[in-house]
Amino acid sequence: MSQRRDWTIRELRVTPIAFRDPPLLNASGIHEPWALRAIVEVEASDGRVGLSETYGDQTMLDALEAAKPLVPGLSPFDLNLMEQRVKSGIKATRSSTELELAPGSHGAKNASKVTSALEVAMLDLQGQRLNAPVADLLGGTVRDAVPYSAYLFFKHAEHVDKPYPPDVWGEGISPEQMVAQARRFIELYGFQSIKVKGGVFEPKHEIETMRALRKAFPGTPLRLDPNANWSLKTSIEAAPALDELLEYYEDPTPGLEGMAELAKHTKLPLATNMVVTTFDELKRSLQLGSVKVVLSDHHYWGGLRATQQLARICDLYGLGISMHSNSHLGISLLAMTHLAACVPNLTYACDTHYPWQEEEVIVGGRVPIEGGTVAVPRKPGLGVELDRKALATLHAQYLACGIRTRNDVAQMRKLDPTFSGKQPRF
Ligand code: GKR
Ligand code: MG
Repeated sequence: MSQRRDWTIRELRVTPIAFRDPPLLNASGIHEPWALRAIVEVEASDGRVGLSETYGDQTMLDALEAAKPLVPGLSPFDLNLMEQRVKSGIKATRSSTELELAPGSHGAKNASKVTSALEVAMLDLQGQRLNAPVADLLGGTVRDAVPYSAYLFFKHAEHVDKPYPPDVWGEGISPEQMVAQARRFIELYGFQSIKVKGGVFEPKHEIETMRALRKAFPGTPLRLDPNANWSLKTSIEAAPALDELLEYYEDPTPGLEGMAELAKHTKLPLATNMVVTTFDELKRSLQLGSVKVVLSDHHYWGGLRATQQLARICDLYGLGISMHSNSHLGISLLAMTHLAACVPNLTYACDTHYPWQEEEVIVGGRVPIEGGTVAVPRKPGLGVELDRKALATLHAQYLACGIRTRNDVAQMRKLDPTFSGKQPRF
């Protein structure tokens, strides 16, 4: 039990929020008009409040609710005790959706998701108390700014429900429109690598899009992520064309075994945020010789320190590491940035959905992305403060929007009632 009784956690507060999200297409369907997150506040006995941001799906809210009695009385330094309590107190549950692309709804990872949400907020508290940025608590930075990639999506110009005016990005379907989307990303944010969310159209169309991007941006690293919506046969057939175009081939086909077989037919390293999402899966992947790049995500890998451990294992076995994302706001972006700044072997620019979002929940508004990078905050803790007015607005949006679990399949069915969402589709 902790000896640091002079500084303890008083309360865990969780506020679900919803923010506008564009009609982005993916293997499962299309994004709903509102993305869900939860803002986690851990209040200490001296009145300081540590923050984190995590999934806002009902599964996650239930798990966080169950965690509320587990933390009062712990010191904000008691990360290991917290993890132990969460491991025994938070059970895996049935997922509220089978949507593979929505880790927020996956009940199997409840304990690691809750651990992560609490760990980030407790590290924020520690940093505030010690007057040190979270990155310093993780061992210090090896870079002052973290590179992110332009995250292109095929997209519609407007949501089918028309809940608010169309976004400024317009339609993104043809290769020309996707080149224009990339150009806008680069002009606005200076990104130096480009990822395309694939698995949406016939592979031929997506490969043509990659060719158009290669022509428009010679020398810029490119990636394509069909989210396991291509069969093994399709993925093997696409490999020779993509070998010439990509820096890595992300989750084209389902399963560790499928990816291991594909690895024999491509010159590219295979990357994943789908088949290696736990340490057990990593072990199995290494045995099979499956993926060569792990796209980590502290939100479901068990936190910032667990991701550092993952990075060390990747280093040991010669695997690359970078970061996956889902729709998120600035608290997540800054937690990702503190972490990525402390991972020496972060070999690729990280993913972020951040430019697709317009709203914010932190004082000062949107976090700047310049030269394709986010600067590591030098303020104590995460370096963010909650904008209470913005929090109230985004919470009111959550209450009004009616969405409680992300469901891109159901949203797609509003456009195409015959859409099955069955994968792999191509
Ligand atoms: O936001 O539609 C999306 C993505 O497809 C996301 O859900 C994935 O989890 O970005 C993710 C990925 O790289 O697979
Ligand atoms: Mg991916």
